[in-house]
Amino acid sequence: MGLKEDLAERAAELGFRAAGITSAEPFAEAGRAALERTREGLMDGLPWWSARRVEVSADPRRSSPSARSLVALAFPYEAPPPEPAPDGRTRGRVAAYALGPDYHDTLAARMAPLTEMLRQAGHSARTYVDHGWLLDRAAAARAGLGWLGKNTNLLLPGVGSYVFLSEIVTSAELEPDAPLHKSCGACDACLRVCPTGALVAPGVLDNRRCISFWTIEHRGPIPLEIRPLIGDWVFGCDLCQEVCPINAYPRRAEPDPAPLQAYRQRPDSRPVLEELLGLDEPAFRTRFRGSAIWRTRRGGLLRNVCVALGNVGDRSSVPALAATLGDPDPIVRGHAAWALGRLGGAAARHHLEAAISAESDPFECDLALQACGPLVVLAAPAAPSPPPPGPA
Ligand code: B12
Ligand code: SF4
Ligand code: SF4
Repeated sequence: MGLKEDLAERAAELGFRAAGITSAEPFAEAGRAALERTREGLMDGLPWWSARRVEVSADPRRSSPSARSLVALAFPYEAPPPEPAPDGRTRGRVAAYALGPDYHDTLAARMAPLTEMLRQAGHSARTYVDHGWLLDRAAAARAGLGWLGKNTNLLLPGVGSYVFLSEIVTSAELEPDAPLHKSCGACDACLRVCPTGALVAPGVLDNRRCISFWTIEHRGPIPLEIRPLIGDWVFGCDLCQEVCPINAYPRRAEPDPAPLQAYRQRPDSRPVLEELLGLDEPAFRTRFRGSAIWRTRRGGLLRNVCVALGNVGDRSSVPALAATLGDPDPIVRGHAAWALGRLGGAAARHHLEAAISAESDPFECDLALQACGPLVVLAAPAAPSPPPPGPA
């Protein structure tokens, strides 16, 4: 067997669901598309994104001049688990990719034996996972792993899109694989299901409308017009994947169950929202260190939890939200006020009125009080009239 076959065999043993080879030539078309979308503002809101990043990401030799080939890899994660039985508690939703330990660490460890094989054969080898400057989906598509779906994700035949993508850029000359000639055909289920209209055309996503952006990447207050569209998502969004028929097929047997078991460590896809609202800094750190959810920090997660509670609309959440009006983070306090305004009612109004005088920036409390509607003062019942005078 040659080096390419050895790598593929070892990748399968390490739990990768697919491995393919492409050349280190620039991703010309994908780079042009990404640059155009960036210039059109479709990637606005991400301070770490830039036209320069796209140019570098579309040309592996900009970072690794000796590069000849890319080993593109797909590592499966579990599809969203079934709904828990109703227990009367208000729950949010977490995207399936975030249910286990942070995948950046897992994938780096899984790729290490492959880079070692390349180095021992005398070649350079550099790994990329997600935050590396490389267009992961373009690399995977050109290496024949799958096709780019209308929801913009890479779909693997027989596997679907619940996979992480990563690459090894190497100086080894490896025989490239051919891209697949597959497409979504007439299906457009993902475009129709997206609650924010973020998929503005097939395969084109407007970052500023995507729930995944607002709940994971965005720092600061969430715009008022976006909040109601977020539903009960507190971290990421899977709607355009859940609806995808390619994800609905039963997956072929996994070659190695171990990596999937690793992802079962934190199966909290439907967390109880009031429990999350009760997390202080140390509790947040204990619960989410080493998880992808760490990225939002405590403030971002609690902000999202408030939005979800406001959207679910169960007035039994009023006491927990009222307690959050005293949170040390002003953005969390503001979103708790918004949620109380959405829930409305006398109790919500009472707590907002009590909080507003102490609030340094009363904007959200003011708005929430307006949303609660005018205070209805019921006329006092008329005193019973004295009995008419009559014989004693
Ligand atoms: C920025 C980013 C985001 C942003 C912006 C999304 C976006 N449009 O890019 C936000 C935060 C919204 C996001 C959300 C999600 N993300 Co994200 N994200 C990325 C990241 C870091 C860069 C993606 C990128 O290049 N964007 C640039 C824009 C302009 O690309 P684009 O519009 O999709 O165009 C690309 C393709 O369409 C293609 N293309 C376009 N035209 C043409 C034409 C031809 C001929 C060809 C060949 C290619 C081509 O080229 C372009 C550049 O790659 C990648 C990791 C990486 N380094 O690549 C992960 C990545 C894409 N994300 C991933 C995941 C899992 C998600 C979420 C599912 C998470 C979640 N559950 O909440 C959601 C899915 C939302 C969605 N429907 O896409 C995975 C996708 C895995 C897969 N199976 O495809 C990646 C690859 C991370 C990883 N390493 O596993 N993400
Ligand atoms: S992740 Fe959610 S908000 Fe983003 S495009 Fe998909 S369905 Fe729309
Ligand atoms: S839902 Fe349909 S259109 Fe969207 S990615 Fe899946 S197959 Fe393609």
